[in-house]
Amino acid sequence: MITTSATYRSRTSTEPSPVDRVEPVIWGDPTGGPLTRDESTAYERDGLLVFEQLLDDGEVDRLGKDLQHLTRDPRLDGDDRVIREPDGRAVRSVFEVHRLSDAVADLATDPRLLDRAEQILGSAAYLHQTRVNFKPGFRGREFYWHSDFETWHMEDGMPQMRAVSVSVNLTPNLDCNGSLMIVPASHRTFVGCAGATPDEHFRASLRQQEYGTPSDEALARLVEAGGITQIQAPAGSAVFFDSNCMHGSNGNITPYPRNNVFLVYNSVENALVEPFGGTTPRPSYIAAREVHPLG
Ligand code: 6CS
Ligand code: FE
Repeated sequence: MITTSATYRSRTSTEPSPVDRVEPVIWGDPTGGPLTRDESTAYERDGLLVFEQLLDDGEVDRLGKDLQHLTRDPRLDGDDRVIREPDGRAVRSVFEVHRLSDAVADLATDPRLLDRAEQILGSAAYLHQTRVNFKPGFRGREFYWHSDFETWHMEDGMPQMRAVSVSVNLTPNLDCNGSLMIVPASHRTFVGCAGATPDEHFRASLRQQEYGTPSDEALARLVEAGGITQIQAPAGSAVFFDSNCMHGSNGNITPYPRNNVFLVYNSVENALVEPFGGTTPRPSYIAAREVHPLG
C-alpha cells in the first residue's frame, strides 16, 4: 500500500471530500509491549494516549531551564528556528530543540518515549521534527485546528500516516491556559483543505496557520462524531497522538504559562519524498530530510 498524490488530496481550489485512512494506526504488535493491550485498543480507537507524570519533577525542571534559556539566547537572534507570535514579541516556538538542548536530546531517546513510539510505528524511528511551543501567560496565541499529517504530506512529502507526536508538558496544562485539544477518532479521516499553498508558507503558518485548515463544516462533522478531548494534565505528562489527529489549542490570557515540548517520531520506512502538494520542501529544521535512526 503506497500513497500517491491521488490518495490524500488537499490544497486544491475547492475542498476535496474527506477520505478514510488507508494505513493502520498501530503498525507494530499491539500486544508486543510496552503499550498494554488496553492502551493499544484506546490508541487505535482515539488516536491518542495520555501518560500522566511520565517524567519526574527533576526531569521537568531540567527541560524547563534548558528551554527557557533558549528564549534569551543571543546566539539565536535572527535564527529562523525561533518563531515569534504575530505581534512579533513573545517567542511562540523554537524548532530543532533536540540540537539546541541536551535535555531534549536525552528525552528523544528515552525508552519511555522511544519504545512506545517504535511499537506504534512498527519500526525504528527517527526525529521528523522537534519543537517547544511556548504559550506564555497573557500573550500566548492559539493554534488553529489542523492535522499535522495534512501539512507534512503536502508541504514536506511525508508519504504515509506513520508518525507519532509526543507532547511533554513542561508546565501544568489546565482547562483555561490553552491546553491541547484533540478530536478523538479524527485520525481515521483525512480532511483535505481548500486553498493553494503560498510560497514559503511556513514563514506565516508557524505563526498563524490559514492554509491547511479544515472548513467549519468538516471540523464540525469530526467533532460531532468524536467530540473534543481537552488534555488537562500536570507537568511531566506525555501525550502521544497520531500524525493525522485533528487538534488545536486556544490562546492563553491567564497568568499560567503553557509550555510543551513536542517530539515527532517518524518511521524510518516513511522517509520524506517530494512534497505531495508540489511545493518546495520546507527547511530541514522543520522537517528532517535525513534519516538518523534513534535506537
Ligand atoms: O507545520 C508544522 O509542521 C507545525 N505546525 C503545526 C501547527 N503543528 C505541527 C508543527 O508544529
Ligand atoms: Fe500541530
